[in-house]
Amino acid sequence: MQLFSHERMWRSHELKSRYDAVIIGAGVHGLATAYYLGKDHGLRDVALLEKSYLGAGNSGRNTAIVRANYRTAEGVAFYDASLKLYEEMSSELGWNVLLNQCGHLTLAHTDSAINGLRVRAETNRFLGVDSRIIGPDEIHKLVPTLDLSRRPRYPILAALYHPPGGIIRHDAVVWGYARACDRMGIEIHPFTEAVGIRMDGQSVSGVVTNRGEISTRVVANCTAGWASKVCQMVRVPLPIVTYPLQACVTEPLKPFLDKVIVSATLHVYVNQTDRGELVIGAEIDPYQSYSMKSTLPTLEQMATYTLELFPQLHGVKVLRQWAGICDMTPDFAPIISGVESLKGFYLDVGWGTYGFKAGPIAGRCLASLIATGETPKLIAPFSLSRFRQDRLVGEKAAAAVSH
Ligand code: PYC
Repeated sequence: MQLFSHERMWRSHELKSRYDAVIIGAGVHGLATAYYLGKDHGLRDVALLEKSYLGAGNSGRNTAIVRANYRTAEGVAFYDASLKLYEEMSSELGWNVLLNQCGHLTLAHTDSAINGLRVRAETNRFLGVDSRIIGPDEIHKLVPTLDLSRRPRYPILAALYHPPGGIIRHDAVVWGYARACDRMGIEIHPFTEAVGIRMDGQSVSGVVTNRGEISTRVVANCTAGWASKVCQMVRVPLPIVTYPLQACVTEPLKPFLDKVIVSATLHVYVNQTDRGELVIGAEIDPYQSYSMKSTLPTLEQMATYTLELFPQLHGVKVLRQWAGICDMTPDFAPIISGVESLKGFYLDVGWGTYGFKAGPIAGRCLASLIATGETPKLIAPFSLSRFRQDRLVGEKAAAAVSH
């Protein structure tokens, strides 16, 4: 009897000299785009290029939170569609991505925060997303470990409760998509860096990599952190600024918290994994950088604010701290579109701190745009041209922490 399977999740390939499509960035966005190109449109002569190992970028550096309780109608519809794809993912991929829809609470510590959350609750409910304002009694029932006294500098007054929000195993999502892509014959190339993009007049014609050159008529930039750098290769400027965002995990504790807790006022968000570790995230660093180093001031901030919410965690040890790199747009909404000046070049970038939640639907919509030439309704608001046309989609108020 065979007890263990040693089947590879994805195979290694020589890089071919030509593909129908090349995707730069094999995180959740690039993988989802390739997956849906193959699954929905039968396009499988696709190469996914990843400059490091799979999940080395923001797909493995986020705090694994999923939710749909955004601020704008465009954002709510989009992230809700993504959450629905996450709900089906384990059975669709035949691979457990350990989605835990434990519920998500965004705390309000001021009257103006309550007003902001009320607008979100109304928009969410209007669009069929389960989300409502609750007071301290209900918060206490849901999260008995939270300090609801008047002791903290900013006592908790209310919360936006979003029951379908929760957490997922982000590495399982990456591996599940990679395995599914591999099974369709889509090639995954880790440690393969795009160093240049070839153009033939107003069209893309190829990608130069550290492993050789590829000719192709379709290139999708699905990178996070390096979106502007990749776009510089084709002289397409992006309205993006890039900041590190740090997080940490503590030593494992007994079950203590079974909701995601977010406080924009305290610049912190906390959840407990099924291994018992607390995952704690901060606001973005105060300066632009491509550094993935974590810093002591941010760790001190995360610890201070977490103890405002959960003073009983005093003395708990931190095991790891890390940073991801966030490409922030002016309106905190993404850019998913083609580029008018360059045929065959596509963007799925500018995710700021929202990228992981959106991976499945962004990939599905981008695949549809690439395969059919038609822009799916869900991504129509997120074109690059919106910045020129003054059609911003203001999603800053839905940020987990005030950036
Ligand atoms: O928007 O939920 C969020 C989030 C959590 C961490 C970074 N962004």
